[in-house]
Amino acid sequence: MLDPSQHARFRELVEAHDHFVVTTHMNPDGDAIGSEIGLARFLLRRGADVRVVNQEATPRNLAYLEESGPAIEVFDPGRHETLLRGPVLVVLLDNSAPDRLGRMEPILLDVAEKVLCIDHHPASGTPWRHNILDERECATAAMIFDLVRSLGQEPDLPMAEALYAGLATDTGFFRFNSTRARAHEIAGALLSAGVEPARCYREIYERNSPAWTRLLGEALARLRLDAGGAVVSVTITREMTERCGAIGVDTSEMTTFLLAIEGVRIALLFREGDGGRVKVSLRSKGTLDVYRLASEYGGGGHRNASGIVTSGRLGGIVEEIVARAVGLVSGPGGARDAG
Ligand SMILES: [Mn+2]
Repeated sequence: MLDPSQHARFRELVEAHDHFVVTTHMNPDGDAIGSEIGLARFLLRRGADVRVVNQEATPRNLAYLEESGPAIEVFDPGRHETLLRGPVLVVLLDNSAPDRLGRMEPILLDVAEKVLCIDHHPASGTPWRHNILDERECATAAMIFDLVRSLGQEPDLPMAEALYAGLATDTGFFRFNSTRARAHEIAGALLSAGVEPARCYREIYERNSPAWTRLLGEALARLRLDAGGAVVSVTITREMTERCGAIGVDTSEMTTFLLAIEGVRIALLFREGDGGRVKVSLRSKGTLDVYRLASEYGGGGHRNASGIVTSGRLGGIVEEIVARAVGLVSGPGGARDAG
């Protein structure tokens, strides 16, 4: 839970502005979109003018969150640079890292003096003027809930649905280590506002295509085990992707199946993209920190879930990162823990 000085900071900034632009990181996930819609609806209800502007369009499985408004706009320099340079408070959610802003990075750095960043990712210094950061929080949506409550407002149904989506997706539907009593208390309040967990799950997760499912089968059939079964990895080549008709389909969630293998503590998914690009999804259990490993390759994320985008020869990258993961599970911090 945030402290009174953070609540006061938020109140001060909200009361001092009538115009807001809300934004988030590229490849927006449930917490990014959920936090944006949640905060935007709160500000709109206060009578403010609010625009939500993202680097790219909302993924199809999260579009239901913006049905009741406000609609999210896709960043267009011609239309939005003037807006961002005008008298607005820019609220950056679920991200503090400039390099996760894509095309919006230069303009946001230019107006960093009027950016309020609200985030739960680890950060060591940010370029933004105002920061409400807490890496103990399980989701940015939980922080938004807390901030809105501190100003005496209760969420309406669309806002509750948005915040619930953020909370549920970032905690893996309340099963990750980050899930503490507070996450369930917030979820309880959101259910009281009318949220249906079954709808949230259906909208977000029950949308797999036959192509994705076929690719999952191919990938799982080729899994590789190292470190006596503690490290599992799969590699998805371009050829497999094309054969299954799954080009452009996100595969990072396939790691869920890998982590579910008994005895596995680190799961790695390598995906070959265009022009020698390789995407690596890293997942771990307990105190094993894959974020540190990912950050050495310029990646980002959290202790138990991180990603890397790199380039080079696929086989070489796989061997190198698998070896690092093996080192992690057998190193000094790798002793088996309860998590
Ligand atoms: Mn988040």
